[in-house]
Amino acid sequence: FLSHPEELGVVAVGFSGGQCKPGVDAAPSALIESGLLTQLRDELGYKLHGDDTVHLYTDLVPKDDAPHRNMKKPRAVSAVTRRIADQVYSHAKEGRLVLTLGGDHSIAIGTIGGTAKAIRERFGGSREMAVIWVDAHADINTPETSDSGNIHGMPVSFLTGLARGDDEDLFGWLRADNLVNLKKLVYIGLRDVDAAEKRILRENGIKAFSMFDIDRHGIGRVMEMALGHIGSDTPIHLSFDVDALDPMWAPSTGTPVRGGLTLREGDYICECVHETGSLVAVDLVEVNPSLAPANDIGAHETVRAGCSLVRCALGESLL
Ligand code: 4U7
Ligand code: MN
Ligand code: MN
Ligand code: MN
Repeated sequence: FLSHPEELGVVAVGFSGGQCKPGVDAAPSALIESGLLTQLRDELGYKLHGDDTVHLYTDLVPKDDAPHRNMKKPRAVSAVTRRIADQVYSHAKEGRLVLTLGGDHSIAIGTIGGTAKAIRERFGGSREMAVIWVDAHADINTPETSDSGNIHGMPVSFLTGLARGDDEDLFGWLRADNLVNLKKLVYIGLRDVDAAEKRILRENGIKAFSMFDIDRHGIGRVMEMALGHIGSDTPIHLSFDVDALDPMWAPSTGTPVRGGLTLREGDYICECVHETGSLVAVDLVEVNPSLAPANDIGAHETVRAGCSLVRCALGESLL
């Protein structure tokens, strides 16, 4: 699905407004400083397209941003994700693979909104894009079901049309061509799903592989089933929340949950998605270098894990 598979559009998103903990905005710099983009260029042979800056989007953040329908900082998140959607769209429309370094997971409203639109334009809607959402959480609360009001727990509901914006400035900018079919969504790694989210998953028959499924079948079989559900010949957007990994490998993240994936299982998921040849975009989100429990070895380890996941998704092979 890529006209230039060796060309990589990079969007570095230093945004943390989808949740309350500062520091996740520093992740793109930390990932880049640890050599990620250099490795992608020199070792994996990608030609990088990007504007060589970490976007902070400060000009888009309004002074007055009172909660709306229980959402915290709704206008900021709406405006920033709208801009991200444009950035990702412009790479994807050229037939480039797109890598977005977050940022909290609210930014996926922009990344997926952008690729979904580009894929519809390039292939005429006949090939609907699939999303593989790797996360401890389902991120499918609607503003009404969310207890926290944090928008990083809601992106999937907006992207699938389960939640709708009212005003242009409050996610009303999302159009039908930005959305993803609920049947083309697959979760992997779930272990902390709110009661209302469980109901949404059940009522809509959404395909989800929890840690229970991974323990029962093994990651190899789970990836076969996940990719089987999507079907071949379908473009794939991989949205990887680093908190899918166990805190042993990724402690520096805003909402860690014990009992997660090993780093090797995370890498394997990324390798399998790469192997399909259908990958059109990757997000790596929720790395927060300032949350380093006990010491800052944790931050370094989390950044290193994030780099490994991205390299695997982009085709680093073991042999
Ligand atoms: B992340 C939560 F209540 N479900 O809505 C919520 F448990 O992007 C967590 O996956 C959301 O890190 C986590 O706030 C969002 C909570
Ligand atoms: Mn999560
Ligand atoms: Mn998430
Ligand atoms: Mn999190």
